[in-house]
Amino acid sequence: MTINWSLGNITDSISGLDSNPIMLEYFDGSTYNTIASNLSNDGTYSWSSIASIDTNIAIIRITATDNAGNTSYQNSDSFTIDSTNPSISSIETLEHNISNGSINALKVVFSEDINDSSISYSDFSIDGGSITPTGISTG
Ligand SMILES: [Ca+2]
Repeated sequence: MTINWSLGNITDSISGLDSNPIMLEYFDGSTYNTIASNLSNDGTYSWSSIASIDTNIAIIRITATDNAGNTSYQNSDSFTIDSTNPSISSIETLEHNISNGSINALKVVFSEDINDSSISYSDFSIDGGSITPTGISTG
């Protein structure tokens, strides 16, 4: 995740900005935690190790320090960080063929909404691979 800011909006006409004036923090739903500090005011930071948290009210805070030690900050809009993988809630057999005993479909329900394009029928097998599904429908 890249954090961008408008570097031209961070100025101090009296004492001037500290040489590395930027501190970035994230709000985890209860407290602010440091992402990085003593950054140059170059307008971008690559947050490579995003916090492993689940919250709908994550916020990025940017704080600038001037040469007199004064600080000022701005908060981003809130956003969601979802670090929990979906799990399978249930698997149900469907379309039983009474005449020959076959099962023509499985219904797999996940614990939360998933990105449908992140799965395909080849991700599934039956009896350890002896039967491979041939199609998938989502909904
Ligand atoms: Ca999740």
